[in-house]
Amino acid sequence: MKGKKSKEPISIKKYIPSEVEGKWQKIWKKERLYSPDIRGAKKPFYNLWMFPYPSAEGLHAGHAFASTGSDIYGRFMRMQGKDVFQPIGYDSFGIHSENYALKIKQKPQEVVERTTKHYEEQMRSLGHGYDWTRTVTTSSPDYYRWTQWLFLKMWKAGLAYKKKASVNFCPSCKTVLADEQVIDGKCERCQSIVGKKELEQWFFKITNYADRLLEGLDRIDWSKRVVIAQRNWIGKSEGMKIKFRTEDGKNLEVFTTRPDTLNAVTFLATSKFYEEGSKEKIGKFSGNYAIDPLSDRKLPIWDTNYVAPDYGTGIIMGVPAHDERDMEFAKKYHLDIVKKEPDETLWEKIEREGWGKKHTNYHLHDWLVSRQRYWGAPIPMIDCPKCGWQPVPEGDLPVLLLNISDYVPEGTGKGPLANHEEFYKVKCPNCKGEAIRETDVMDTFVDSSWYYLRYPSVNVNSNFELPWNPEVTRRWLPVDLYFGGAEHSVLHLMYARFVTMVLHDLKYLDFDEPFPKFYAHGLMIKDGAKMSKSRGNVVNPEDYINKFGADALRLYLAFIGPMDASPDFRDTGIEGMYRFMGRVWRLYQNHPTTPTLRGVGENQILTKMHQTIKKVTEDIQAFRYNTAIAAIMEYVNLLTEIVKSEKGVTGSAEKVKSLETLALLLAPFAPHLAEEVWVEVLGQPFSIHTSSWPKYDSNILQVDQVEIIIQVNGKLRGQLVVDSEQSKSGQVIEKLARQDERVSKWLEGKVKNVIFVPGKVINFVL
Ligand code: ANZ
Ligand code: ZN
Repeated sequence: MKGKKSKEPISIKKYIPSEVEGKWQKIWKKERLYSPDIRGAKKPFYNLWMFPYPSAEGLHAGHAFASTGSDIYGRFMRMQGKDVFQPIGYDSFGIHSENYALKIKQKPQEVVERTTKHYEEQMRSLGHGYDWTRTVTTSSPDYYRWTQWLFLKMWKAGLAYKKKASVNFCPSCKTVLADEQVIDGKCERCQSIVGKKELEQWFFKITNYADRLLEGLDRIDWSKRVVIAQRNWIGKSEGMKIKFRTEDGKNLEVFTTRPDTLNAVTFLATSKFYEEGSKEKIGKFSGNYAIDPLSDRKLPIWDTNYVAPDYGTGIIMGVPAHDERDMEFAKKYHLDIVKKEPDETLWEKIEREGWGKKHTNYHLHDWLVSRQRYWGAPIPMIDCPKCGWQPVPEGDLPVLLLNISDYVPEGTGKGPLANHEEFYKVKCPNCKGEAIRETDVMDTFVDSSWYYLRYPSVNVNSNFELPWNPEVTRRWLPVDLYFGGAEHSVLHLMYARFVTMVLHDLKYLDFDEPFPKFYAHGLMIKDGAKMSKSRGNVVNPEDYINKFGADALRLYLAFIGPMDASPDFRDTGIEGMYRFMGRVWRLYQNHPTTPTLRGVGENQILTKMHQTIKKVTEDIQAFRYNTAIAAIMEYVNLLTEIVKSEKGVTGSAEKVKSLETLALLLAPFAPHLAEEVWVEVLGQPFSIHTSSWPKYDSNILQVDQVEIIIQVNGKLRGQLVVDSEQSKSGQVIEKLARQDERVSKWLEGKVKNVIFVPGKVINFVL
């Protein structure tokens, strides 16, 4: 045909992502491809990603990065023959969504309804294999009735209590915060400097579980940095509390982890001038002395800024000879320094003489769960003037959150519900007299502390006595792989472990670790900085899906770095991925008519194919998606070259096999493209996502070997057998040749020149 420029067959179709992706998403939904048989699955695999806060209008690319990472693994396991359950939902109650609602001056109810819809659309368009028939929304009454149920269980087990304490208070969010929500002295949500207030608050006794939480860390397979963070947060220190008599006849108690250094104590220090984060140590002599029980020496008592009031006893014994901080302080104020070797026998002596007692101190404090806010699950407790605190009877749950329009927090120490008599004026469940309902609500981290227990039982006939179906729970839990951000190390991940342990001890669950395997993904950045609205560098995944399709975006997100790194998002990278997909597509479009692989190409491809299967399999298992994709790219390059070189005959079995394998390897990363070529081009039965993952044959893995001749002054002195990759590098070959004994003895003289012909010969000229 005249004027036709392209050499490609006329039949070639253009790849239009929006058509292909929309089509398969519909079919997957209709076929319920991602909804496993919850009651009957034989090989259950619970693949969980931390559910998002709907705290903006839509998802950002960081969500897309993390959720894609989780989805790739789920798809891989499905192709391993597992019944994969991959649920999704919304952590929609609490300060995150509420702060957003306050900011845009809309009711949280309306905001959450709108944003969760949009999140769902976006997540569907990414093509993730979620079971959309079982979702949870923590702000809906059929969920939070069970959050309230959990509170009642804590109360009945003696693990919930209300007490007055000096607690963290965010002046901007106008509520108290848990210790875990204060990061470097700032509010986790709004970054305001957090102050202290004396307030009466509800706590969960997580400290009862400090040792269990520590021990469990040895039994679970978690990202290292998260295990370390939990260990440090729990902060177990074994030591002693030692009593010192003062000259004016009082007793002071110190906490020390080094009673063996009591023989070198020279002063005591209090926390009177404590300042968080102070750099320079400052102190003032109180005028008072304590007596060293060991030697009757007089020890000056100093009021200082470097002893924390809420750790240990808030008083320390100063041992400059063995403690750097004490040394710094002693030097500054010219205090005595006694140099004595530590004495291990003092541990025993101190106890024997009655000066002190062994004491284990923890950094972990009880979990503060009440919030003076509107958007949360009401705490199901009633304060009766006659009977004291009474739990709401289980049958009366949920305590519905009143729909009000004055939901803005006032910062009075009480939440907005405290302005509503119709909410708090109730009868005591015990004596039926007038009583007052608690008007604080629960922190969002209570909602998320148990959601993974709920998912499999959503829409399973419930007996209304438990938040889950016990049989279903036995089949699916604990979670097989939990995937999420490391920023939740000591928040959600600690709380969820605690709650699971409590429910286990109360005989509701037969396991006590919810997430035996947890993988912490990295944080995506843009232009070198964390994505945030204020920086104006938030990437909306929709823009890219519309332009290049979900598969290109998924491939790109998985390719930009190892999953636990902090990859930088770049537009040009996605364009590159889009072009790569075009190359893959053309490979299949050429499939029926182009020449194929006989002779050299056939062997080369077979080896490469098995190598690629091995590499991709191992890399996915280790979350190295980037190098898995790189291996697939190499394989595609080779296939493209062979196809171009027009060797062999049409439609050989090997060729088809090599293209089938390519589709299977691509399926976790580019699920739409893979399904399209699998079904429409290769004519394989639907669906590629339930087909078996390819296996490699280790006999075919050997790389091509090449022989290199080694010459000295042009004379043959040896040869090297190396793989073809190595045979191209002069540096590598020279090094190997010099190490060869047969050659090295000829190289005593000065080598003037080295001539290297890649893949063939190396010649040393003396
Ligand atoms: C004497 C001593 C000698 C100490 C020595 C250490 C080394 P961890 O491991 O973090 O628990 N300490 C006790 N209470 C403190 C407080 N409220 N604020 C600041 N420091 C405090 O640390 C326990 C050690 O930290 C204790 O043991 C005490 O100093 C100090 F060679 O006592 B030590
Ligand atoms: Zn705040």
